[in-house]
Amino acid sequence: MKMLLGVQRALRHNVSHQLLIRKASFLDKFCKEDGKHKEKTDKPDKSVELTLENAFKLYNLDDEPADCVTLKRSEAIKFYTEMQMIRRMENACAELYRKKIIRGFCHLYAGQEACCTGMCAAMSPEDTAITSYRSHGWTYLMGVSIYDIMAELAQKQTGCCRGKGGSMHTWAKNFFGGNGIVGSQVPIGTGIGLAHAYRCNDAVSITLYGDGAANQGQLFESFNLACLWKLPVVFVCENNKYGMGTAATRAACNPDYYTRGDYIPGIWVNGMDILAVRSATEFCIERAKKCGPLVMELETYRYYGHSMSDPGTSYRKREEIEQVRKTNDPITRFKTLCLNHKLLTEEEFKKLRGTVERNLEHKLIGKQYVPLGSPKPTPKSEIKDLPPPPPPPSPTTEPEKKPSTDKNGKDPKAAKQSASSDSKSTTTDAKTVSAEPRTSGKRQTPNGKSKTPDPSHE
Ligand SMILES: Cc1ncc(C[n+]2csc(CCOP(=O)(O)OP(=O)(O)O)c2C)c(N)n1
Ligand SMILES: [Mg+2]
Repeated sequence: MKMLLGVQRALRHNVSHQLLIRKASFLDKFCKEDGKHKEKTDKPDKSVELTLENAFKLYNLDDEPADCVTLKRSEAIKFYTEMQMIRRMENACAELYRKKIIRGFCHLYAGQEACCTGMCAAMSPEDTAITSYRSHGWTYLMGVSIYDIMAELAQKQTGCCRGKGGSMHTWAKNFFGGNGIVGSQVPIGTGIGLAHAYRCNDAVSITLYGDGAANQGQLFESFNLACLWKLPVVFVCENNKYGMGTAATRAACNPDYYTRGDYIPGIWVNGMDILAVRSATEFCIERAKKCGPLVMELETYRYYGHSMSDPGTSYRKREEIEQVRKTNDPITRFKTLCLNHKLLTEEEFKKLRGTVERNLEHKLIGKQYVPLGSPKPTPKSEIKDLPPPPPPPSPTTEPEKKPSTDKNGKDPKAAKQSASSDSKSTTTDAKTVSAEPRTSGKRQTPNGKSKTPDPSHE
C-alpha cells in the first residue's frame, strides 16, 4: 500500500512540487547568496588523483567502487562550502530552537554532512531521494535555499512547504521528504523506484533510513519486492551509531547493516569520507540501474542529541563526541586532505568559511534571516492554495451493447436494427448530456451559468 503511495507521489510530483515550493521574490537576494558557491578566480581547475583507504567492505559483490579517485579544485571548493553550509545551518537551528523561534521536533544532521554531500555529488538531476526526519541537509542540497528551509522551520508561509511541514517534512524537486515516522519512507522510496522503472527514465531512488529503522519489518518487505522486481533502488542505512538513546549494537543482532539485505548485495562505506561516499554512490547507482537494488551502509556519527529535546549525553560520554570531532570530523578531514594535496591553501579555506558565515550565520542569528514578521499559514491562506478540483468524469458516448440474439427468439437482424436504433437514441441522449457544459473545473448553477467552484467546498 505504502509502495503504491510512493508511485502515486512520484507521478504527481511535478504538480505537488510546484504547489509546495514557492519562493517570494524578495528572498531572491538571499537565495542567490547562499546558493551553490562559484569560484570567481581565474585559477585553472587543478585536480589530484587520490587513493581511498579503508573506505569499503563488500557483501555478495563481485565488483567494487573505484578507490582511485580524482578531485578537482572546483569540486573541493563546492564540497567544503556545502558541508560548512549544512554544519552552520544546523548550529543556527540549535540556536534558534533555544530562542524558541523554531518549535516542535528538530533533528540535526551535524556530523553526517559527508553522507548527503557525497551522495548528491554522485546523483544525476533525474535521481530521487527520500529520507527520515533528519532532513535539513538533504533539503538544502536538493535545491531549497537555506532561507526557505529556515522559514519552514519557523512555520512561515514563505517556507519551502509554506510552513505546514516544519523540520521533519521538507520537500524539493525530486526530494520526497523529510518523513516523521521511523522507516515509513523505505516502502515509499521503493515505490518511487517502481515509478522510475515504470517510466524507464534511467533514474534511481536513493532511499535512506537509520540504524534504528533498519530493524523494522517494513524494510524487509521493501527489500523483497525491490529485489523481486529488480527495482533501481539504493537502500542507504545512515548508521550514526544510535537510534534515539539506544546504541546500534544494543538494538541489532547483526549491526553490519550492509549485509542485512540477505539476497541483496551490500557495501559498507566510511561515511565520514566524502570522497568514499561519492565513489560508492556512483557505483551503486550504476549497478542499481543494471541489476536492481543494493544496500549501502554509511558509518557516520551525529554530534547533537537525537532531537533538540535530547541533550545527547545520558547514553554516551561527552568524551566520545569530542573524540569523533577531533579525529574523524568529515569537514576537518576533507580540509586536511585538500591542504595535504595543495588543492587549496589555509588562507583560501579561511575565506570560504568566512563567506559561509557571513552569508548564513550572521543573518540567521542577527534575526534578518528568519522573517519573524512573515505570517504563519492560516486556514484562509491554505484554502487559497489548494490544488484545482479534478476534472469531472467524461460523458458516456459509447452506445450500450445489445445481445446478438433476442431472448424472445426474434430475428437477429431485427434485433440488430433495433440495437442500432437504440444506439442512435443512446447517442442522442449522450449528445444531450454532453451538450451541457462540462468543462474542467466548472459547475452548472441552477440558472444555467457556469461558475468556478469554491475549493473550500470541494
Ligand atoms: C514507527 C515509529 N516508531 C518509533 C518512533 C520513535 N522514534 C523516533 S526516532 C527513533 C529512532 C530512530 O533511529 P534511527 O533510525 O537510527 O535514525 P536516527 O534518528 O539516528 O537518524 C525512534 C524510535 C517513531 N517516530 N516512529
Ligand atoms: Mg541512528
